[in-house]
Amino acid sequence: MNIMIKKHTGLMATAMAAVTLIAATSATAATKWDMPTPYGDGYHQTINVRAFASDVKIATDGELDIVVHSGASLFKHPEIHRAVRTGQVPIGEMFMGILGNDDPVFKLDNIPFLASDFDQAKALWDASRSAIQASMASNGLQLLYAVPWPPQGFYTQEAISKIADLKGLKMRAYSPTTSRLAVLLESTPTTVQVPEIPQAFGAGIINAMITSPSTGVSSQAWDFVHHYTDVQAWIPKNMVFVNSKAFKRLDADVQSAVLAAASKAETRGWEMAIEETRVKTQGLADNGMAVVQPTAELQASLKAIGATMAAEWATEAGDTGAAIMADYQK
Ligand code: PCA
Repeated sequence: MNIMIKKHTGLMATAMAAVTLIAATSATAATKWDMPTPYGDGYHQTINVRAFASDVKIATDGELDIVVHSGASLFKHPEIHRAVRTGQVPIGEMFMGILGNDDPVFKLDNIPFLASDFDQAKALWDASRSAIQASMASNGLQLLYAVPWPPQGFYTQEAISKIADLKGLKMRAYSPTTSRLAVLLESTPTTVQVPEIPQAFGAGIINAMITSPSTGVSSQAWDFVHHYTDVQAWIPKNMVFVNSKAFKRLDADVQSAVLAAASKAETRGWEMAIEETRVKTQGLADNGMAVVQPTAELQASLKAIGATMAAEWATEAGDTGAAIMADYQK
């Protein structure tokens, strides 16, 4: 009998200890954040997002665990913005230019020849960051960082030496601004997300596109077109952003760790983009594509179209736009 009581007491103590342990861990329980991203693992953007998530985990001793779902596996690219806004997920990554119809400030990211090298792109980002942050904030979102793509060039079957060579092509578009560009080039725009590029070429829905060497490589553009004309028309960006309410629910020191990792990711990402440009342009050539420099005639005509688009944008973007441009041109 005595032995039985002893046994029970022992069990009880073990159970109590277990309860205490659970209570102790839940006080500092790790927060898990699912993070949808649009692009695949071979891109510098995704590699950088994963490094950001890892930096956050290390800096917070595992208190915030950001689980990256790359390649639009959790949400399709056009759905990521809403998913974060509505709190379905706390954090996400997306291409800025997609939001051009929500607020003209995002169109600035895809205007030809406004910023066509990395220094200009950085200056444009410095000039536009606060307007973009404000636009995001009005949707309950906080911008964490933005990272550029390599400069954008044309993928076509035939060589192009003048804009008339682009006339009548079925041009892939990835944002409202690129749709507008296609129209001004007298080509036909069709919006196609990156994962669907090979099928769209294969089915003849598109026969040309303007994008980075990165996307040319990831979609194996050489299976469909032969020429990459390196016009370097603009340097668009991806942004990583959080649901503001979800962010405020984090402990203050975790919030600081996220902001510090974001700032580090932005610096790292701008450096990675330069190397990405070199490696992926070489990748196009290695796979048999003709990587060609544009003719002066083609560049001059594209710049004229860029000037038209900048003027259209200025009308649409009003005072906010004027302030950004004044700052950029300083
Ligand atoms: N690749 C992405 C965005 C810009 C880029 O270079 C795309 O083509 O959708």
